Amino acid sequence: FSLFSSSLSFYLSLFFWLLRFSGMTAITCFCTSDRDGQTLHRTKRGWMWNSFFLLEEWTGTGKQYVGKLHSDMDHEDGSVKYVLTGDGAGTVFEIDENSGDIHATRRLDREEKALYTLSAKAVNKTSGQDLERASEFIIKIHDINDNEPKFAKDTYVASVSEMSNVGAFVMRVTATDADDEAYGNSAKLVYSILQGQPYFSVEPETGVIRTALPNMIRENREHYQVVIQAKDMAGQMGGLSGTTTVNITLQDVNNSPPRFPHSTYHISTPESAGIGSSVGRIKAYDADVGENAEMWYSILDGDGQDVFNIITDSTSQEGVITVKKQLDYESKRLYSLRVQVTNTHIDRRFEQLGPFSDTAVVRITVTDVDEPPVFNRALYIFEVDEDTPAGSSVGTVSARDPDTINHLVKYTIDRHTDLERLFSIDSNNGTISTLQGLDRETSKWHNISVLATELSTALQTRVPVFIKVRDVNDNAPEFAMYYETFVCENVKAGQLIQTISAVDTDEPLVGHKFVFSLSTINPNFTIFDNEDNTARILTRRGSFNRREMSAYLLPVVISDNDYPIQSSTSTLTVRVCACDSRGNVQTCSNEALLLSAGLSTGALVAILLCILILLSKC
Ligand SMILES: *[C@@H]1O[C@H](CO)[C@@H](O)[C@H](O)[C@H]1NC(C)=O
Ligand SMILES: *[C@@H]1O[C@H](CO)[C@@H](O)[C@H](O)[C@H]1NC(C)=O
Ligand SMILES: *[C@@H]1O[C@H](CO)[C@@H](O)[C@H](O)[C@H]1NC(C)=O
Ligand SMILES: *[C@@H]1O[C@H](CO)[C@@H](O)[C@H](O)[C@H]1NC(C)=O
Ligand SMILES: CC(=O)N[C@H]1CO[C@H](CO)[C@@H](O)[C@@H]1O
Repeated sequence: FSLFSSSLSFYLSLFFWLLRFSGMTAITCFCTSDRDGQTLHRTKRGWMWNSFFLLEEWTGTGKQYVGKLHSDMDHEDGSVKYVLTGDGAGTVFEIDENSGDIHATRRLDREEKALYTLSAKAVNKTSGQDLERASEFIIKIHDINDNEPKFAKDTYVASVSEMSNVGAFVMRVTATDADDEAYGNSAKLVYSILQGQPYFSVEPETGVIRTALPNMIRENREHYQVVIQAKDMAGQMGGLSGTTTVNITLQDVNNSPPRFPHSTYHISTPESAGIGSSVGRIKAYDADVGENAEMWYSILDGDGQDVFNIITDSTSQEGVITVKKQLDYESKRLYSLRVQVTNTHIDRRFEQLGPFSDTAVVRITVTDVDEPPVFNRALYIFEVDEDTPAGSSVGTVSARDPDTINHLVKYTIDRHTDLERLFSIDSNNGTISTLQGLDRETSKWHNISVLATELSTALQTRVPVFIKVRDVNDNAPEFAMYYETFVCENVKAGQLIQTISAVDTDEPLVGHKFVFSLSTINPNFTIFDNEDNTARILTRRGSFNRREMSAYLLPVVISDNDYPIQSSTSTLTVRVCACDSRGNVQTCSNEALLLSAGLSTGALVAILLCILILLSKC
């Protein structure tokens, strides 16, 4: 039992390869010619199994011949039948039951299925008995180079620092080939660069892309498109190939210093520019990008370095010149600054390329602004005596135009702050005078506003004027309260009947000092000044009689000791009452009560009438 294989694998594949690339498809004759090729060894059992080999991707007409089964029992008299089972039996592979010839029914692809395991036996047609035991054999599909290398992506993206050394790693690209790596060179790949020279190179075996030129500068060219080819058959002619594109970007390094495009800048600012406000911007340029183009500005020197600042606008990378000290056109009109710009992130590797900074001169011209008048004081406090006559001077305010053209200034009082029209101002010399007498007891302060106006420009400034009304002793002291007192009929001489005190609406600096006295010598009562702004009223004699005199009216003179002395006479009413031995009041005269109540005559008459009516009814 023997098996004729069509496989002379090496020669076959070589042959097939040649055929394929010479465009020939005469595989049929080739296979047929090999029919009487190798005869496999014979065994005792009659079967000798080995593998059949079959080339994939057969393009011939008709069915591809695989091989032939033959049993020693078969005497070629038509009594033996060959039967095939297993992978693809009857579909992919079919056997001629009489001759034992095996054919493939269609094209086979190794990359789809490389190995078929089948089983064959020889059967006695007459008796239906197996002549040979069924036994396995395999059909191996031989690779041909029918797959080209493939990259995972059409385009790769990579970057490498500009100015890298030659040979700097960029990235590795690898392709895969579906052909059999173990067999021939169908899957042996070699990489080459089709586009991107002389800037980049690729290692043929690994696919590692490296830089190939020194000093590649991003500022000159940033983007490169490199095409890499992978070719099988170890790169030999006739191999299949695939390509990919690698977009390579040079990454910026800080190899460019900032530069001022001008050596001198001219800036003009009005003198009124506020402290902290910007008067102008300057900008240096840097060929780098991002962080490598970041810079900061500083003032090196110049007569304006105490008057101006420079700050860095981190968004626009501009130097902003701001006012540090109030400008004044009248005192200085031109300043100069030497300004430096420096990269924020300096790369030590490139320092030898030169300084990563630059300087420029900024000239700042201060322009005149018509300024409003300026008072010589921020506020004025004047004092005036309350009894000064109308027309008296209170004080003088003064303002001047700070501009070089010294405009004339006029003064007015803001009438909203002096609604009572108590004051006037001399519009030429700023002297404030009273229009009326002032009363401190009505208002201690008159806080007004004075306006200074430049005649030609109408620019105006306002200043507060506080006018304090100084006290003058123009009020007399008087009783602090209404006193109602009495004296007992049985009183002794020297008895205290009332302590009195006084008040005064004036406000002397040293405090009040009241003096108490009786207006005339009185035989009935005396007064004793306690010298603490109170006084005691004492009896001078004993034994008062309410029937003889129901009440005494005692005029008390109270004076202050300010200048001019003010005094008043207040009357104290002392009723005479009947008391018990311990001095407790028992009865007092009604008339005295009424008197002491200090009622009006009308009321008094009414009350008297009532009393009369009451009496007449009794
Ligand atoms: C087949 O079987 C028949 C009947 O049993 C027998 O006569 C014949 O010799 C057999 N043929 C082979 C090749 O063994
Ligand atoms: C690669 O570069 C080309 C040309 O600049 C561009 O059109 C393409 O979009 C880039 N591809 C990728 C993936 O960045
Ligand atoms: C201001 O002018 C008035 C007359 O208009 C004069 O009486 C006054 O003394 C002047 N005051 C001063 C401070 O010159
Ligand atoms: C006026 O100013 C003085 C001092 O500042 C203050 O004490 C007083 O209360 C003010 N008077 C009025 C009416 O504003
Ligand atoms: C000044 C004064 O009031 N004197 C009186 C003192 O008392 C006698 C007796 O009551 C009166 O007659 C006085 O007029």
